[in-house]
Amino acid sequence: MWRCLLLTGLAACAFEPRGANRDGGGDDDAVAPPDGPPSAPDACVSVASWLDTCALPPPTGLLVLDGAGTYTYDTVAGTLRSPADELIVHQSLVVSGGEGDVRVIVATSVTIAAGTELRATGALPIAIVASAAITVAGAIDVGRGGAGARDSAGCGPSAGGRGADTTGGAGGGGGGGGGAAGSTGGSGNSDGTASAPGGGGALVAGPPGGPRGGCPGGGGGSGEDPGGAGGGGGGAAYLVSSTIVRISGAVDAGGAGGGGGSEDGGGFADAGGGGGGAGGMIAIESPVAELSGVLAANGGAGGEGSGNDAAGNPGQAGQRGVAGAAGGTGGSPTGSDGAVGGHLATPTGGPASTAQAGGAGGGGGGTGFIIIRSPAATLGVTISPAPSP
Ligand SMILES: [Ca+2]
Ligand SMILES: [Ca+2]
Repeated sequence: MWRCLLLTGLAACAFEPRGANRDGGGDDDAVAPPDGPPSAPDACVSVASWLDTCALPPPTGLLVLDGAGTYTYDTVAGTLRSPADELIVHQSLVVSGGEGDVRVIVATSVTIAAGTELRATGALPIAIVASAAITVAGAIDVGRGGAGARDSAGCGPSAGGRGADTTGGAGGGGGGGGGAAGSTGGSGNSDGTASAPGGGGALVAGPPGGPRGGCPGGGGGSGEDPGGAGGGGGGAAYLVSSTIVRISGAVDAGGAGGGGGSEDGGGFADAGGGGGGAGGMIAIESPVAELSGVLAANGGAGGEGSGNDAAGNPGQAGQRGVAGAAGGTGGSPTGSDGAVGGHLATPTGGPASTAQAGGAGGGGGGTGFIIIRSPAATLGVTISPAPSP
């Protein structure tokens, strides 16, 4: 278990919940307070619901990321690199997190300064566990296929479906589903006969029981050229502190936008746009949480279909705000526009537009999950979707 740390003369026991009896320093020869109930020596209660903080190694120091630019983290390799690509020594390990393995960074406190981003990728979700404050004035980014985003095989029915192939105007891919279902892709015109769209990914009923990323959108159907790729889902970030989590910057777990239907330079193309990826997950657990910044797990938008010798444009990624990602538009005179990505006001994403003569637009990805477990949380207005109860 984590032992107590001496901080400016105060005995601060790592990961003891507030109000727990402290043994005056955690040494084996310490005595219980005379007015407290007898307690087992070294009794430890995990301060995280989804992983056992008592089983984590002692924190070995502060982690301060304050260089301008983007630090990168690979959750499989456990490597942290500076904006100048230098390896940064830190402490991390892989533990079970309720829905599978999670990469956990362990430190006394973690600071991400304004002007600094931490971009995490890799198959495992990322968790940051600190015995003191976690402060994010810059940004943590697990969006667009970031850390813990799942593939279509792992998502099953929550992955968006692929649009039908037809050279007269292929169907758009469906958006990925998360906390909300993704929207269905559009139907291609197929020169007078509607083609089948990809279905939207299914809703995940209730929040998962651990950090888990979002699901991808489906690909657009192929016309005379290939359809656009589905957007990747958002990843998962889990922030746990024994004291306080402060976010004045941003945490982004948005889905990627679907690709536009392609065009190879000759013929009509008529390919469908890809569906947007679903938002992933942001989870925060701390006695105090000051969340004045942006928490966003929005869906990506659908891509535009191609047609009339022009490629469709991709949809936007899930936005760092409450607005919906805009569907791909303006690239092809006959390709249909992609659907808006899921966001606070419309968690499922909007409908793909009415079919024109070319390829159809992709559906929007659904929103993911925002989970805040704190008895003293102050929330800002830029949180999308609404936190799960
Ligand atoms: Ca056509
Ligand atoms: Ca072509």
